[in-house]
Amino acid sequence: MKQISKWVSVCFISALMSSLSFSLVASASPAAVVFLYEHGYYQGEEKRVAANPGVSSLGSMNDKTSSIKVRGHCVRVFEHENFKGKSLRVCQDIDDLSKYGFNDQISSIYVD
Ligand SMILES: [Ca+2]
Repeated sequence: MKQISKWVSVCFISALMSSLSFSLVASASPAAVVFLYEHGYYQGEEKRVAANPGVSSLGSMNDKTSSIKVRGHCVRVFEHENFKGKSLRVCQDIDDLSKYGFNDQISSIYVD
């Protein structure tokens, strides 16, 4: 009887492991859509960026973002291009990046 319950729990665990590895594969390429704004409170120039999974440079919006919206996944924003320098994890909209010491600094973005 003890042997059977052990066998059942082994089956259960391996079923759990295979569903876990499936979900890891399914979420291997998370993507986020990010809206960058020139001014606080989502004002001024807007740039829409797809982080799939990363954006190594921001072109015209480099060092200009003052507020940010994120959709689909959390992202990490970086001070420098190619995901370098200090960073900040963003999981919700931020109306004023100066609250986090990040006004006019974002240069690259990666899903996180
Ligand atoms: Ca920068």
